[in-house]
Amino acid sequence: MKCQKKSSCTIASSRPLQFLLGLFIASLLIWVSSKNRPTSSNAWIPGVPVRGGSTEGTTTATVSNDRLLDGLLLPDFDEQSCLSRYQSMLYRKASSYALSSYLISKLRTYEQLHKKCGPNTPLFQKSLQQLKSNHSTDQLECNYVLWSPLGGIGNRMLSLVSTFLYALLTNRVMLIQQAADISDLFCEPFPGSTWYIPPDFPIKNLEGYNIHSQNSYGYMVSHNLINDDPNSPPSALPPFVYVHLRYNYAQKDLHTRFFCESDQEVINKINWVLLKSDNYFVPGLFMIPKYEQELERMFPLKETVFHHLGRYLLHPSNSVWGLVMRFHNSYLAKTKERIGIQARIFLWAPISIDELYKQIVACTQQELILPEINPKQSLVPNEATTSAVLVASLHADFYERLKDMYYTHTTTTGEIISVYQPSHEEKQQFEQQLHNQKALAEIWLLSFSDVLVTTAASTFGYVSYSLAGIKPWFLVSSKDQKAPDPPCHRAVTIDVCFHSPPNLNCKTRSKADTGKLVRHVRHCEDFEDGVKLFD
Ligand SMILES: Nc1nc2c(ncn2[C@@H]2O[C@H](COP(=O)(O)OP(=O)(O)O)[C@@H](O)[C@H]2O)c(=O)[nH]1
Ligand SMILES: [Mg+2]
Repeated sequence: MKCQKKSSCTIASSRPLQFLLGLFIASLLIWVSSKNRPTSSNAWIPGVPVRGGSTEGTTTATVSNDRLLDGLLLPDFDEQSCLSRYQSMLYRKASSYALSSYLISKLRTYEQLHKKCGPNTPLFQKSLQQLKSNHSTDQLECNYVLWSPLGGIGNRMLSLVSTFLYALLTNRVMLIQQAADISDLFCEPFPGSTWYIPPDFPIKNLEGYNIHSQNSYGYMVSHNLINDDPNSPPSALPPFVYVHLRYNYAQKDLHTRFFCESDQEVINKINWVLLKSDNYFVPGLFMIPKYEQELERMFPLKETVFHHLGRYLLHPSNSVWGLVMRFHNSYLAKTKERIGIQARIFLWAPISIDELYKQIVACTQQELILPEINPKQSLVPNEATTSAVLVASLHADFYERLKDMYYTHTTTTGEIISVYQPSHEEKQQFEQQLHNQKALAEIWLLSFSDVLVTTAASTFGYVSYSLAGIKPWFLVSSKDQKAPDPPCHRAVTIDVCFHSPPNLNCKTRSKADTGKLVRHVRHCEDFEDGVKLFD
């Protein structure tokens, strides 16, 4: 081999050992990076290079994108009633994360339980009678957890999935309240039954339950109104209990005791649990030794909890799917690569539009997610590839500026970058059906991306990347209204953050850092106070 550069010839000839070692390390690096590259089976479009290191997966096994997601979904539903259930996978990358057969068997068992105990069954009627009594009993076949929506749509999806995992662990049937903030958003997930409580459900005023409620477990424990001895019989316990796990739950009474084993023993004997939360409280369930083994069997890879359960449970209604498909087919279907950017401004981390725009550009260019613009105008080659950027934000500014930048300039790579945004609602609205539907549609469209840039601590972003099975780039929260440097960093896992952990040592009943108590639960990369699951 002829030496092209003097320096390399010198190095190779004068230090053969080091040269060979260097060659070995370089080949190792190439081998490792080629292992991390998406294979044609897990890339969305085979053969298309993916930028920004968007390759995923810690296992070699993948979940194929067949219509049943390798057994995660059942074939039993009428396809027309919920098109997204069997079609989402056609637009999303196949999951790189293996599913455990135990999780699948748990879901099949749960579906049977739900059918047997769901609303309109004799067993449900029997349990309703118990609810009207003044104590619990161990004589019932069916116990329930009733979830009531709270917070933005991202929070609702995270707490719903957390509640479902709690139901799986405790053999409860999960029901939900039919509230304005949830209507015509999701399909029914369980065959031959419904997850909505009937209108004549005896507990009224579910909206009224809050941190002060005297029916809450925290209040009752704090005021010695409940026997918290794990050996006490069900007949000594009330027929239902309210569990308050909203972001503020650790501030008052003993609501955090929900995450202690001995309290779980007590709560498990109560026939009905009413649960309200805007949190992804799954990492809290991993703190409870009683559930450890089950969780290990269901999720050998801890970081896949939301990814798999979200893909199982959450299917946009046909109205939402219509929004998703009309937008996708109009703007995104023909492009080779899709880059999702989700930009959110929080009151607790204020930042100007200008500053956040600069942060987005700095992040996407430094991390080679988007190309730089070419200061000299040059002709666009005929065969130029086109990549699409999907912007999701309440504001139009980021989209307008990005679009303008790539419209008025060519790029250093010669690629054409098209920029799109489905809506800009300006501010969060409540109980507005179309507003909620647009938000869900945008989360879904983001989840079809090859690369994602999301806002740190945004639950909207969390759901999109975890459903996608992509480790996003987090736009780091502002400090003193300025974008930090570096502007973004890569998530370590595809699971999401529990923003308000209990910070309680159950043994000593004293304050403790939840992020330091068990092996798999540590502080989040994007939100210091929170904790998340790590493998
Ligand atoms: N359509 C749309 N709505 C948004 C967007 N960002 C925030 N919203 C609205 O504001 C709410 C924010 O709550 P959430 O989903 O919990 O996201 P988070 O506040 O970023 O954690 C959403 O549910 C939407 O109602 C966006 O990019 N697109
Ligand atoms: Mg939120």
